[in-house]
Amino acid sequence: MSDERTPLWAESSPVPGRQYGDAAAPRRDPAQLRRPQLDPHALADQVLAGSRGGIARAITLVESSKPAHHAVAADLLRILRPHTGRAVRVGITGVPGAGKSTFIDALGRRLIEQGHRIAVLAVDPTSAKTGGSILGDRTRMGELAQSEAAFIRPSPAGSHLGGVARTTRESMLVLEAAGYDVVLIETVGVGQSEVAVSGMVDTFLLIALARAGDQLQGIKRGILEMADVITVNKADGDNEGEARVTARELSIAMKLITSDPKAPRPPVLTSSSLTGKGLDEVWQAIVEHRAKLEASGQLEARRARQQRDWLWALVQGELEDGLRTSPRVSAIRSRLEGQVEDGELSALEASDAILAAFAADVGSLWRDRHPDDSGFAG
Ligand SMILES: Nc1nc2c(ncn2[C@@H]2O[C@H](COP(=O)(O)OP(=O)(O)OP(=O)(O)O)[C@@H](O)[C@H]2O)c(=O)[nH]1
Ligand SMILES: [Mg+2]
Repeated sequence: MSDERTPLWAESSPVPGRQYGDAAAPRRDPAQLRRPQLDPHALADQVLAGSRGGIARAITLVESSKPAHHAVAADLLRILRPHTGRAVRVGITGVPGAGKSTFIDALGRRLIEQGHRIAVLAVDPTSAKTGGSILGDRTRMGELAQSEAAFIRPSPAGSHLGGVARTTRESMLVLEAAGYDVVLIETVGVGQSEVAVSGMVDTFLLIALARAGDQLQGIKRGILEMADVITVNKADGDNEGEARVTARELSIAMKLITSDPKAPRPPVLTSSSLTGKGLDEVWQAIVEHRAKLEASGQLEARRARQQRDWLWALVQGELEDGLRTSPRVSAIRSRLEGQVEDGELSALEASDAILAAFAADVGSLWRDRHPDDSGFAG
């Protein structure tokens, strides 16, 4: 391409007038009008320079489900890749109302005082339906949101967890490239989204609540198993003593839960975002967990494993999406379902027919997504 100018869309100056006033009208290229060129190199430069507008546009691009954006986003991420991976990646989970957002706000502000730059992301597939978390987080992280050293991005409005997980992971890479050295990912304490988040972070923090007698308080065993650090939150006022008791009990319970007796048990602490007490200790535990991983070479292994798992999660997600949108499959789906219900066709025969129809569509689905690509070679 010979055009070296910054594309118009990249310079969204709020000042109208001058920049258009004296310029000759651009030559109207109908193709350009229909689909303005997204230049991944220009966008990457803006991200690397830390431009908030550039970062926001880059994240919007990776969140886009438009087939034309897919290839540009892949180019952008390839350019940014050498600049990623240096952040401390922390997942934060806990039942609704446990105080995750308030904790992130309080911790984030402390870390910024220490010179860190904080990226906050969320994996909450339910937020697309309710809009609840987005509104809630904007207000609960109000103070952090004011800071120039923080970038908060609510959970994208994805239809399914796989999509939300993909865009969150890619947004994390964009933010790392932009120089954010701590990435905090909030998620809801319900199960599947924890698995997705643990597949992208170094350390997983569980925020629990004091409520003696109801120890595991609806926290799923699988989530306890994933936790690298646990804090019993809202340890303030009348709650403080009870929080300590709960922490002790949880610590004992973790002995029974950890499947590998030699695996290090997660430290169980107490904290309050209101008073700030215990926040430094929780951060210290996170840093220590990560330092241990790094020293033993496990951090590299963990990230490598995450990448490999991610590869297959992507393939599976794409296959599912492709199957859902395949015209040939849609054309025969209800007829085959009916025949299987009536016993005219076995499930196996119908599945063969669906796969055959899907296979016939795969080539054209691929060409839609990669219009410039003549073959499968990368
Ligand atoms: N006493 C006390 N209250 C807190 C503390 N942290 C949060 N809260 C309160 O608990 C409520 C829920 O806090 P959030 O931070 O929104 O909790 P969350 O876990 O992010 O909630 P969801 O995003 O809805 O799952 C709010 O009313 C907070 O003011 C704390 O340390 N002490
Ligand atoms: Mg929240």
